[in-house]
Amino acid sequence: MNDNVPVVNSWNEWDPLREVVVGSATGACFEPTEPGNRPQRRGSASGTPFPTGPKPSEATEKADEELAGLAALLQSQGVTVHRPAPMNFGQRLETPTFSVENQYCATCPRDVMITIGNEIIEAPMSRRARYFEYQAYRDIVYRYWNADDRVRWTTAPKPSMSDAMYRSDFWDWPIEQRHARMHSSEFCVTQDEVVFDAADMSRFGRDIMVQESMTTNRAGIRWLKRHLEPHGFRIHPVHFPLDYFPSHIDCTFVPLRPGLVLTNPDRPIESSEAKMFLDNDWELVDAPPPVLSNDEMPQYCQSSKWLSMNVFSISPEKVVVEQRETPLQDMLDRLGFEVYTVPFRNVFEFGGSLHCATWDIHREGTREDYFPTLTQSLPV
Ligand code: ABU
Repeated sequence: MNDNVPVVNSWNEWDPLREVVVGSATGACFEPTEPGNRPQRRGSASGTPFPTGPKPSEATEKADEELAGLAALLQSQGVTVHRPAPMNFGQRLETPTFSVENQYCATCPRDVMITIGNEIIEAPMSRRARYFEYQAYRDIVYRYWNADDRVRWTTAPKPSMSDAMYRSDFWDWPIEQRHARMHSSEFCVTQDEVVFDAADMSRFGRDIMVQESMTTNRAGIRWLKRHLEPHGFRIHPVHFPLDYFPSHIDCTFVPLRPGLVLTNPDRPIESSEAKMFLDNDWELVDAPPPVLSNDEMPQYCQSSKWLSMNVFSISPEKVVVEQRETPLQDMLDRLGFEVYTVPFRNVFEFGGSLHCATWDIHREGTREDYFPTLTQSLPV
């Protein structure tokens, strides 16, 4: 590694990857029902109660095998791979403002951890069961922080997660009300406290897109703006109005290299927000239909069929895609990418696919301005 570059260094989603964390399914529990989440079974079992407590070892072992396969592929590409520390996710939480029967897992570091240049930020998170998830990554953070004085480390303010932080009736809104309210971006969290998941951000060098969603509110975006803009970043709130249950941007708007974003045809970006891309000659290319329908997704998976486009970039030329997503593999091949594949469907029920299950800490490269026509950031 080049000594002139801090050990933590990642400015976008595509530069050549050198160091990464790959999540783990070990010890995972079913996500509990709570004000910020109402998990549902899929397919023929839909409507029957969602399980609680630890996931069966057969499920965690299959997922861990696929996660190990991803780690091995990245290592074969010369990437250093770290794994989260084990945690007791079965432990009940009781804080002064909330309690929850069990926690979740450390399969998706992307949701809680983000590297912005030479800084690591721990997101506050939006769900009670994920309040302490950052702890699985603290050993890794300390190693980087101790190794290099240039590494910045920030933990965003933890919200109370009290009942008052949520709209308790959100999950019962009829579809017409959901449609009416989504244009004002009202979801299950209120605007009273700072809330964001790291996976609602997408890094484009100097510019960072942040999706307003069920897991990130406007106060969270304001916090990111105030924290990052003095350091030369521009924060852009982005919206995908046809997504009624938005959570995490990486199945919706996925940059693959300078000038190219993979987009979700069911969830177009708000047209005023597309402008900065089009004005700067970015191409927005719709992903092909996923191989599985929403009903065919694994029964405990809470993500959409668009996990198909949750790809992970090794470099601007190399991308990892789920093994059975052949239409997307073919499309990326036609776009000039070297496509690598790994099986990953057994990981889906643990919160995501390839991008979700990773947290890049070091990519080659520096902060670039990919939107030269911008003179100022958009207002929140
Ligand atoms: N955690 C990513 C899920 C996003 C989606 O279901 O579309």
